[in-house]
Amino acid sequence: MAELEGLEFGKSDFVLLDEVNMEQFMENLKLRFEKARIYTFIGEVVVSVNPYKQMDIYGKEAIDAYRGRELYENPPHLYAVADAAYKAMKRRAKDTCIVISGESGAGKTEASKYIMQYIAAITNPSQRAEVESVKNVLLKSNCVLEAFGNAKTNRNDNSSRFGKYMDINFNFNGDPTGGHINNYLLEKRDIHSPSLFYSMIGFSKEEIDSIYRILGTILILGNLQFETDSESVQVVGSEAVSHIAGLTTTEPDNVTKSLLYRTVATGGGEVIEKGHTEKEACFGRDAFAKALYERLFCWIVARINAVIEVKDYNPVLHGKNTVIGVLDIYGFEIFDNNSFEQFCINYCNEKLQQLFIELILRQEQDEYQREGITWRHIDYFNNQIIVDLVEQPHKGIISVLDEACLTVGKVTDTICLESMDAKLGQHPHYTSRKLTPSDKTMEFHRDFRIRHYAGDVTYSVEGFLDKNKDPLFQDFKRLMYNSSNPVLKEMWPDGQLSITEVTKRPLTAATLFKNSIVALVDKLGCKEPYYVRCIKPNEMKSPVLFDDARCQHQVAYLGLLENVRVRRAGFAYRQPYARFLQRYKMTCEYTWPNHLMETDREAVEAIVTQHGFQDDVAYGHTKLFVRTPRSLFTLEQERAALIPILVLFLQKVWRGAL
Ligand code: AOV
Ligand code: MG
Repeated sequence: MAELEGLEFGKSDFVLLDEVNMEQFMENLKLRFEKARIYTFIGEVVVSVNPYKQMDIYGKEAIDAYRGRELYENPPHLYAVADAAYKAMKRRAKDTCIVISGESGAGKTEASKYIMQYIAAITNPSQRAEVESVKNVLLKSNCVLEAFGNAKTNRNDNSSRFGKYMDINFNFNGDPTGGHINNYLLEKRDIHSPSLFYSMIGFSKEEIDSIYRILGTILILGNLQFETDSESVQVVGSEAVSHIAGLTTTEPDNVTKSLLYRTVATGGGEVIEKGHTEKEACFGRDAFAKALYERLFCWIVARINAVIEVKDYNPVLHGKNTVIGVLDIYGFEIFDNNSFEQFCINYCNEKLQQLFIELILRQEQDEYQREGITWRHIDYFNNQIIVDLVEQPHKGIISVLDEACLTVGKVTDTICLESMDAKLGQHPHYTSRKLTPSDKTMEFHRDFRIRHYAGDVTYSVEGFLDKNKDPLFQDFKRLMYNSSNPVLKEMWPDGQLSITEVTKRPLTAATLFKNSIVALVDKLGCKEPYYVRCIKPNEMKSPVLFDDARCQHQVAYLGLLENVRVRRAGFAYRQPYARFLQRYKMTCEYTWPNHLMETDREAVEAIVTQHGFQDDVAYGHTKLFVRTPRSLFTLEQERAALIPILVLFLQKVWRGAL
């Protein structure tokens, strides 16, 4: 660990701090940042500080240095985690995942790209063409999705407006055979100019043409205006409508109609057309543009998935199919104005923190208890209470929002806030302007605040209800479904429903989002997790500035100190006795080729004692726990040295020479 680098660069693993406190943690983090050591371990977790400059640490040479090595053999690096996740998958046929978290601009997306690049570089050494093409698509898909899904925000010039979870599938050889991408919540902001990339993913000419047509439609909608003359609402100018009709291969009259009217079913089952007010027309237009963009994005993801999907996988022929998941999802956000999107993003981060606690902290403690190993309890803040505040059925914020959205009649954002106040006023992590009028940090009466694990965030409830509803009138869906362009039609299957068939209570945006995040957390929960915790050193995108207060805040909310404490109190490595024995029995005369002791545990004790690290281990009921990775390193080395000798030996036995 630390010896691999001189101490002038600080400690390469926070576990090695003399004392675990914020002061020492920050001192080490800052020193390393100043010495251009942007990565530091906490055991297997990599803490990364965004360098805001190109670092010469990602080339082929570096990849070779990390390939197949143990985590503790090299200085901390993303490659070390990527390799650990890959090795665990390959050696033990385990599904693993790499969760990259941190706030906006902390370097998550960059990290995910380096990880993908590493995995691509170390797999398929024999350069088989079909594997190369899978790798190519996996890497290229990132560019396409970024072109569509990223935007400049004031905190990050290339901010991911969607969360991305990518499963990479591997065959028993450890070569990628395909993958699958899930995306989460997309905000429509500026459209970047996507180009070139399509052919790599295998889009047809017709499809590319349709993509451009849709983007064109969105741009025209962005400039389309309405005017009200003598009580009726009109589209300003006729070119816009004929343009849209041309691009979407629909009838101009139908375009006008869906922009100005909506079909509603009356209580008596009668279907009537109702003219929009100018405000409603604007609302409909924007919802339409946004929906076009979202569906295009989802369609592109689906197309990429179709290309990279694992086909014809036969477990009998190809062995167990294993997965490495890589999650790059928007970090915690605190803007000057926080709205529904920030609410969703921050909720998602609460859930991921919960998973982190679950997997790293609690699981660890539970296992020691289960195995009967002496263990000092570590206190940590459990954010479940905030997760509940947001998602609990019947009384959480999402449920209050949904109720308001589904209530017939006029419910405004303000009324919704009142009902949140009434239901959640007592909650220790919730307050609002109205509940605490003396608090001047909440400026407007529409403000409410959640005390997130990462800090306080004030949200304006304005627009929450509109954003939570499915805002798109069925008329637009039908218009698109009736397009003679098959690609467009394919994106709008729900357009074939008539107004009376449309479900009365569609799932709201918040509930859909919640469901997708719950599914994500379930997916991650059954994999062996590896973590990259990203820290943003300053708000200026400066490569030299280390803003102590900002960094300390992030270290605190990422729970890194607790992480170090658990790690130090704990054991870096554990394995069931039988498995340990199987791997290392060759390194000990008493256990090779088979031991004669009563239990596997005794045999393991023999190995440990022979190698002299009995003070570094604890014996659980079913597993051996090793405190520092060093001990294992010795065993691994010895094993590696013995294998060729053993192979020779076995060959001789086989040929009858012995
Ligand atoms: P994010 O993904 O964490 O934010 P990015 O990965 O996009 O943040 O990083 C933001 C910017 O920081 C990048 O565009 C780079 O300029 C710089 N950067 C990050 N990591 C590195 C690195 N390892 N080396 C050099 N420059 C780097 V967001 O998606 O906004 O939550 O939503
Ligand atoms: Mg990003």
